[in-house]
Amino acid sequence: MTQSLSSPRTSKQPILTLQQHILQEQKRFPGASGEFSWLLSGITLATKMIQAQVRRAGLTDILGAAGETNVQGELQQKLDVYADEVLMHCLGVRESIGVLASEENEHPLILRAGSPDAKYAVVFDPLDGSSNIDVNGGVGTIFSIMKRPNDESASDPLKWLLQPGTQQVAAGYVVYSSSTMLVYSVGNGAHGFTLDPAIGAYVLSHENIRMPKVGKYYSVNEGNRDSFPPAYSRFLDRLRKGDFGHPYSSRYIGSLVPDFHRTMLKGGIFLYPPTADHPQGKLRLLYEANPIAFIAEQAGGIATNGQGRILDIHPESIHQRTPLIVGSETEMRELARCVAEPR
Ligand code: P6P
Repeated sequence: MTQSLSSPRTSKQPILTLQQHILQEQKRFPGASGEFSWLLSGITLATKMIQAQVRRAGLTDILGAAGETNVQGELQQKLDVYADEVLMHCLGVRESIGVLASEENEHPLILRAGSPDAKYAVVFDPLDGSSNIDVNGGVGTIFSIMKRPNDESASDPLKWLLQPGTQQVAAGYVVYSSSTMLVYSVGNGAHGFTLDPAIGAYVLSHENIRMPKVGKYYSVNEGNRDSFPPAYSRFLDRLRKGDFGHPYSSRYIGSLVPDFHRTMLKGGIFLYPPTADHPQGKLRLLYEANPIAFIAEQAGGIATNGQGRILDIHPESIHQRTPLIVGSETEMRELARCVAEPR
């Protein structure tokens, strides 16, 4: 079924919806009784409801802040709140989910951790980059799915969430931009589905995405440059000078999902290094870095915190932050070389 390249599909190929694809992938889970595809359908339904609001944001009074601040101390946009509520609702009715956690809520929602039917924990960022909404910029939903621990730690619902990224059974993101596209993986490659508004279905458009081994874009907030650790400044200087074989262009939206989605399709590198304001990094491990890293690796990319693989990090808290550097083999190798150089 998988094509050799991640070239967009042509009109000659039959339409394959996300639901059909999930059912096909479901067969990889021995003994799965359709509960996994039922779980994922909760995410796809929620993201269709979210995109319906995002694409009308300028037309309703939903613009602007909801007046509250979330656990991150960030002013909640009304769409943040809506997206969080929609995901909580659509996923809350999936019996296979025991624990839900969101960027918008300080504490996880323990649904049915004691039930034998509850096998998964889902953690999500309902609407990442929402400060871009008012300026019609790209925003995204990011999700990560982990299985209930199979040891005594399962008695503590928090431990369902505090597992390293290697324990993810699925992860994905939805980018709400010029089109709405969902990219997901269950460990069998990363696949992209574009929402066809005419039929209200996500249709396979980018099968088995392969991140190019080298790119021509780098993506970083240059405004933080003076506070990056020296190795990152050395890397960016070399990149700009063409030391890695060709000139690069800078692309930065300030919204993780579209910034990463470009890197997935075009290659290159996205960096959120430690900064003066965020010495541990700004992005969150559980519902930003881990799912992005899972998808990146499934597409042949690399994701680290500057020192080691993102997916190997053992989380200590659900809102834990981390530096995130993710991209093509070439640029990631050159960054690692700069980091390894004596100070
Ligand atoms: P900065 C959005 O607030 C976000 O969490 C990510 O989507 C994005 O990559 C990052 O923060 C942007 O942060 O400091 O560059 O504005």
